[in-house]
Amino acid sequence: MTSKLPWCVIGQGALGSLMAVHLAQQNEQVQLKLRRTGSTEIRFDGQTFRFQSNVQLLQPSLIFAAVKAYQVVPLIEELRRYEAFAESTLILSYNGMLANEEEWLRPQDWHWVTTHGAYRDGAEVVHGGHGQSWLGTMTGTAEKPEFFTALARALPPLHWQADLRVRRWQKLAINCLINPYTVLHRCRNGELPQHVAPAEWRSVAEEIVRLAAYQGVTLATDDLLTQAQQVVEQTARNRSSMLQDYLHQRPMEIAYLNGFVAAASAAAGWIAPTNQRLSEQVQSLSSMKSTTSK
Ligand code: KPL
Repeated sequence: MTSKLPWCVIGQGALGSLMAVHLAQQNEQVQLKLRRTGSTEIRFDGQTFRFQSNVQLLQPSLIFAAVKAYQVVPLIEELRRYEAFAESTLILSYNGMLANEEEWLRPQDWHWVTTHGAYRDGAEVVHGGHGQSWLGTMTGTAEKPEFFTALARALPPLHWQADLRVRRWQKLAINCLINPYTVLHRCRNGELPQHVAPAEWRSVAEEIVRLAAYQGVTLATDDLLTQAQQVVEQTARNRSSMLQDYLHQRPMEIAYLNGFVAAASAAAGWIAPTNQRLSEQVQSLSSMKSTTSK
């Protein structure tokens, strides 16, 4: 049985495109929300998939948005303007955290945390790393939704985890431990251990554990370091998303990763010096790059 509501996949990112194709392969009704209306093609695995694309949200939908952290607020501001949004389900996936997430997300909005990796090779979307995903909310009170099956069939394995807070904090930590260093040292994930002193890595994790505890989420420094180490090994050949953004002169998500940890710690009343420094170093690199490229 397919979903009652149509899917509306937002954005042209590789993960969104991958999801659109896989949902279509499950005979789900899928449209794209892009900056233009018309017909859009996505190439995947030697096949061409054609989708109707719209600028607006025209009808109540199951909205799947895998976006950059800095796109979340503008996206929600826009969605709130559509009448159909009130009756739509929103499933969001992005790296990092927003300082005031509860102002932007409705309690019923879903988070999809994934370790799948995808990238674009010209017009083709490539499923570069087969991982797994988790679906849940930040309140932990929701029941498993009907659309879970469609999402799980489209891109398995998908795990149901009513309370996704720990998983999101773990993902935040992994990205804080890997992404800024790959930019500062212009290296692939697997080369990190040559550049980062273990004591420094530990201090990034400790600062995150302290902040998470303040926000009611229990994490353990050693677990975070082990998980990050595993990701470094599993994705050794990858360039992190932040390094790719840096190399392509796109905005980086640093303010939502180490920058978030530094700012939220300061708001809570203490300093998170290592995350603060990393955030400043990456930010100064990006402003240097935009000055030198003028
Ligand atoms: O999520 C990632 C990213 O690049 O943003 C990791 C896990 C670090 C893999 O590269």
